Amino acid sequence: MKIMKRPNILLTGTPGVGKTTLGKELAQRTGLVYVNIGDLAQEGQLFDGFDDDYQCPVLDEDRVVDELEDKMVDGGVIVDYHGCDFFPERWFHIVFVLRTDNTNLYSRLESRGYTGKKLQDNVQCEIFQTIYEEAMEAYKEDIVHQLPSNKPEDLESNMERIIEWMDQWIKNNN
Ligand code: DAT
Repeated sequence: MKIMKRPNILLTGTPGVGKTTLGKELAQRTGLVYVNIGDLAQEGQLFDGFDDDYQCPVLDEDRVVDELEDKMVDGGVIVDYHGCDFFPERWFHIVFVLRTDNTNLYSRLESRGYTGKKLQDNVQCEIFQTIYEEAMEAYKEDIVHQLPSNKPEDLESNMERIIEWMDQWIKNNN
């Protein structure tokens, strides 16, 4: 029996926009595998150096890519990360950039314990739509979509939209 092909989905955007919330829920609803790049790096200690400005370890992007390659070739993976330009372009069938209004994001990051420069830089990252532009550079523009992520109803409608897209993709590719 041939195994059904399933798409790989990238969820990206500024920290705090709701990637993890959406990704985990989506995995539960679809049976796709959820991979949080931060957690993966932590577990495998896939780091290369330390960032003194942000007081955090620096991701070893090459080792992250090597670690995930086999899984991505199989398909059916949801990847969650606040960056997107170091993954192989061929990995993803669709890219969603989650977007949150500034004031909303500010309070989410503040309650996560972010302060000072780290808080300001992340809110600025969202204001300047840095990740959206990064995604538009790294992938074909027609597979990059923005999703509003401000309120619980957004979570629900984003989920429905992605599931609808996925069902169609599976029909077209099997
Ligand atoms: P990320 O993984 O992008 O860093 P998260 O999933 O941890 O973000 O969410 C950050 C916070 O925002 C968390 O407290 C849950 C909340 N949140 C996520 N999606 C939301 C939505 N659609 N409406 C309201 N709050 C949301």
